[in-house]
Amino acid sequence: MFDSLSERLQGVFGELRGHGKLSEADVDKAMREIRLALLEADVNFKVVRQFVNHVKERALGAEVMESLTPAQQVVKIVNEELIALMGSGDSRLAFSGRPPTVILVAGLQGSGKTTTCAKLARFLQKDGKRPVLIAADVYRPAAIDQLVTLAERVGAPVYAPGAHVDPVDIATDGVAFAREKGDVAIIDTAGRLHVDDELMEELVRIRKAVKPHNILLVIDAMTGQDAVNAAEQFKQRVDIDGVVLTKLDGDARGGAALSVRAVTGKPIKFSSTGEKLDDFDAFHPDRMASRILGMGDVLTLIEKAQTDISDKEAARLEERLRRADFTFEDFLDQLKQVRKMGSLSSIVGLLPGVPGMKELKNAQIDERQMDRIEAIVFSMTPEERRHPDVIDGSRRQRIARGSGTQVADVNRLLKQFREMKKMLKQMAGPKGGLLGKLPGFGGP
Ligand SMILES: Nc1nc2c(ncn2[C@@H]2O[C@H](COP(=O)(O)OP(=O)(O)OP(=O)(O)O)[C@@H](O)[C@H]2O)c(=O)[nH]1
Ligand SMILES: [Mg+2]
Repeated sequence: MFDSLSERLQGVFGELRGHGKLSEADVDKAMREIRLALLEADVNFKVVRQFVNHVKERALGAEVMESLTPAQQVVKIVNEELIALMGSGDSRLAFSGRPPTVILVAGLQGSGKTTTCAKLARFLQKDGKRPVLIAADVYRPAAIDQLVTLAERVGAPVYAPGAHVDPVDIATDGVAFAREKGDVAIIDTAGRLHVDDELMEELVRIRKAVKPHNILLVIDAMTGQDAVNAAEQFKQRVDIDGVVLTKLDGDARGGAALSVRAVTGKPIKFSSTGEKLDDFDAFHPDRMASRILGMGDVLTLIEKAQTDISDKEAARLEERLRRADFTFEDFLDQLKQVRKMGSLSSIVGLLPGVPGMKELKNAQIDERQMDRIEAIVFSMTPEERRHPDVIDGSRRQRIARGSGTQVADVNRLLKQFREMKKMLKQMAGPKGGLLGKLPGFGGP
């Protein structure tokens, strides 16, 4: 995601790092490079101009913090301006006091509307909501089936009377259906290749009929400025409350993500990073900024893990940490949690420093390493798992034999375990505890 932009920006910062104090010429040169990097990333040229001006003004201004080097100042400023660009402000959905909350999902053909409806349903389910899906795209023959199948997968009720019914009636009756079956109505609509009158009129008719609390526009990040232009037109003709950015996983440039908020004034509310139903999350400008800058995205990682770990488990763990008797049994539990969260390599990609570290990413963190660790722990007796301190030399040999590993592997794990325990104790809490769960990858 945004690899080329990240690389270029890191290059700019790398050059600045060599300088003790920044002259105006240094700043000018850096700004020229940032400007080029953003233009190459397909960011709207007006947005680029404004962005660079802001950064430059601040970089040359009185704003100097003693504790930072000049290069770090620039990174800080760029980070803050990126966050502002992608939009501070509220990106949450509006929920109605009188359910169902109605969400109308619109967008061009193939932008990802239908999959977004299903992903959003799952997202809301995790939040304790009961979403209902409504199939109001009656133009593309397979569209209804697609939504029905996805609804089954997420386990959400679906209202799909068929292709012969007027979309406005489907939406209206669907909202009534949602009142019975749940508390959020998500309406999937038809797409068109281009913004055209028919599409816009239909959306306006649906809007008038069901008065949605949220109109979400789905745009395909890979289409860059075309997506931004479409968003501007949707905003003018249908009015939208926010944007869902899809296919960020395939977007090497970042132009849509960095321009759409500034051009339309509408926040990005959600982003989608893959075809799987869980590749979807609330959009956080701050995390996206730090990711673009190559600072990793620890917060997303933590949040991702948190929804996957039951509160009870987290509370139990926290309690154990407080008593400082974290054992290898807890460690095994945590390994399981890490696996539940998805492949280790995808998680490692979120850690600070890692996005910039090509070699590490390419080396693909070895999932077999986790098997090995598990085998070692399995070869310990219950006593050893609870009190690792008793594991002396001969026990290490036995464990290594039992798990088909080397004594050195066992030693390494014991050492990592000790370090992890120390770190977990410092963080003490389900939130901070997460990073420590990644054996050996607890930091950059
Ligand atoms: N890689 C990737 N693919 C995505 C993402 N979101 C959607 N897709 C894929 O994009 C294609 C189109 O998605 P749909 O949800 O059918 O798009 P749509 O806007 O409903 O399309 P129409 O109903 O034909 O207008 C599907 O193959 C999806 O799996 C994403 O974030 N990443
Ligand atoms: Mg669709």
